[in-house]
Amino acid sequence: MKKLDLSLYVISGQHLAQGRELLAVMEAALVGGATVIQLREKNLSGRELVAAGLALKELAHRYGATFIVNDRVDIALAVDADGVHLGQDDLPVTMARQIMGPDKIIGLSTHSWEQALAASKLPVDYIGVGPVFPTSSKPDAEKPVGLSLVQRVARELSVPFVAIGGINAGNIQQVLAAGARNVAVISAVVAAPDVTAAARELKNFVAGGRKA
Ligand code: TZP
Ligand code: MG
Repeated sequence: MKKLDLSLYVISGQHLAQGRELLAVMEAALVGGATVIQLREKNLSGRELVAAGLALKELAHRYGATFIVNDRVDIALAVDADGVHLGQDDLPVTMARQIMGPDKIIGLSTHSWEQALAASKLPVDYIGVGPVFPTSSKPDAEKPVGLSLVQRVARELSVPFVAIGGINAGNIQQVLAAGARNVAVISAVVAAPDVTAAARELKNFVAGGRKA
């Protein structure tokens, strides 16, 4: 059985890490309670992604967390990651599932109700819903979907989902109140002066939201 705790999903972003080393930042996030870490580095070569992926997988597993590779099924398989996260323009999910087999995790980004509904019928393990709020971490981000889409997905779909985009300690409670049980962040953790403390704060909100 696939073990998947999506509650605090931290995505890498070397360019936001204030000059700190990627591995050190992601380890600090794991110490703070990240349950999933994702390798998402648009400027690395295939070789560099393999090197970073092997190191991050080892790190994630040491903390009992899940390791996901963004965009690239080939890199995910090469480093034996736990799974891959695909966008709407990446390899279609059904093909990725064929290539990766039943045991790997596949996530898919969605940016509208129609996309979320369609994704819920595909062989995915979870979907991303967002950007909930404006974000500067993704230059080509779609326009914010707002809390209303989070609410609708939470109410009407049973597929696990992570809310993403512009989420931070100041607005996470609204996201949880809208029905999200999991959040994905880049800057709120990766760019924080104290990465561990930032992750821990978000994790505590998510844990509290789940009890409520
Ligand atoms: N997909 C939708 S928004 C986003 C991605 C990868 C960026 C999220 O970054 P941040 O810093 O948490 O807004
Ligand atoms: Mg992508």
